[in-house]
Amino acid sequence: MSALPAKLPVLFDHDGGVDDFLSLLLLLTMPQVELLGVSITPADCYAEPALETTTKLLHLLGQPKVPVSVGQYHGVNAFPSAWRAQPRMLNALPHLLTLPPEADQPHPDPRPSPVVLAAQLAAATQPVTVLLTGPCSTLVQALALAPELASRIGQVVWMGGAIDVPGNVRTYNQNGSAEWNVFWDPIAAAQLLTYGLPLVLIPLDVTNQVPVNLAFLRQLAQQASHPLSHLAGQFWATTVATIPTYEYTYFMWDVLATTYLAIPEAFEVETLELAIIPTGASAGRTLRQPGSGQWVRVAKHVDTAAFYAYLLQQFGPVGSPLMAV
Ligand code: AGV
Ligand code: CA
Repeated sequence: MSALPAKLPVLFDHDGGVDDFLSLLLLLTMPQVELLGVSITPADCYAEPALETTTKLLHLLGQPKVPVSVGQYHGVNAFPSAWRAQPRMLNALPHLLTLPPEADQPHPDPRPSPVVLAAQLAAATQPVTVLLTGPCSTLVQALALAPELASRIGQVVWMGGAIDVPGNVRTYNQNGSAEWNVFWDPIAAAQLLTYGLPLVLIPLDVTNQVPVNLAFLRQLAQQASHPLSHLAGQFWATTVATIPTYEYTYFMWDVLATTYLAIPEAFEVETLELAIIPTGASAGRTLRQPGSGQWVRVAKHVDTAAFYAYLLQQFGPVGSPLMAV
């Protein structure tokens, strides 16, 4: 008698952007994933509406019992308020307004998210995958509480950084070399590398390959009889007129990082020695630094056809039956 293959235990820390929520939806469609917990970093979002959306999506996809926690730490370099406010509109979409009343009652763990994350790692019986689609502060703070918990982590997959391409921060105190998730808390990011964790970065180098494009949205729309495709299409539609501050194009940043959990073979990954600049005009810059001893696996290329096909399948026939319409 052969045992069923064990599920991949995942802890997901996101920061409430539209693509963070698309990532949550995608994760909830993955049959091989067991979602142990979700934490919200109040970075590219305001915590309250992000908690509301998170709770609603967990209900909508039939996993209302997944524990949710919220971070109380606010990073060194705040995101533009226009970006933080934008995802609030998701809570006004028809699918998120017609859920049963209990889906409107978030019950977050009252403890700060690093405490919850540390407890979840301590309770884990197999190596855990930690997926980060916002800044890495929650994980770094959890490991500061209990450094020995690093051994419970099977891999960290982090959407962050810009290695051989320009960053996406355009503001007064940064020279354009940093990616936002790193820049929000560059000190935590520099700290993360010192832990020697099995870290896979999904930086702008690879996410630049996947802007939100109408050809893909058209394909998704053609299968809108699958309710999850309809919903995901509405989420993405809110991003095409990205509020014109600093950056005009919305990419599938976090969705790409999430996809790495399911189809890593679609990615070309290089193992590099990196450093992260913690302060100054280059704060948040991720750069190659031979001799740093901080080895990180960095995705440099993705098979975009495989990526789009995976999304169409998960938001179509695979995920849609899970959805409480
Ligand atoms: O730098 C990419 C990260 C991703 O985690 N975020 C958005 C994604 O969730 C910050 C960001 C960069 N440009 C943005 C961002 C934009 N134009 N709007 C909102 N957030
Ligand atoms: Ca994000």
